[in-house]
Amino acid sequence: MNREQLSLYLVTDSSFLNGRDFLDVVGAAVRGGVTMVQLREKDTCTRDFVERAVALHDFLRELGVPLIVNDRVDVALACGAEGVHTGQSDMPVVMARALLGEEKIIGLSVESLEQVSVANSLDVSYIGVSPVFSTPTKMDTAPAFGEEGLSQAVRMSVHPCVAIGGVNLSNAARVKACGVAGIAVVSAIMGAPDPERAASELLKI
Ligand code: TZP
Ligand code: MG
Repeated sequence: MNREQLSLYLVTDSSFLNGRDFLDVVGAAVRGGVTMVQLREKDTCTRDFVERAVALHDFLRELGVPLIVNDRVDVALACGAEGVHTGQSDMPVVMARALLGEEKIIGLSVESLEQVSVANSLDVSYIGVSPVFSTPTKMDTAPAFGEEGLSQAVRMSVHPCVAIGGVNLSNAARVKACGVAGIAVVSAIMGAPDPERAASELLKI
């Protein structure tokens, strides 16, 4: 993985589709310039999750965009995804790395500066600093880092940092100024009436 691939990281959430087709929305986002996609399905059974992961991976491979699977190392392996994104209560990074091998991308969510420090000794490809701002998309988060906390996390981390949580067009420039490798968004793209345009405007920043 190179750092540029983290620039504009789309995290999917089907609840924002509003009747639109999943691959149409992701495809528009990729045309707009999304550099990485994470499949995040919280309310889906394993069978449907795997089916969607396989279809999305086929789709993204053609477009040259890496697929990261949220939470599930088994699903990432099953669909041949480029990596997995783990949280603090998911499979430990050492085990995920042992199962996935050296080449795969492993992301880890960190919710405090202490967790940033712990992540420094882990074999992860990037950390997701979560949440930067409080967001209605995910209510069960730790307290928000804010811009000051995000800057501190970036300074402390030996890994590239991706900012997630409440990032949108109105604050992306300030978030970028904190020194992150990229921003990860759900609603700013999935919830936009024109996901292609939303992605290209974010990418410009
Ligand atoms: N993890 C931390 S905040 C969040 C996730 C998945 C949701 C971010 O959604 P949005 O709409 O970009 O604020
Ligand atoms: Mg998780």
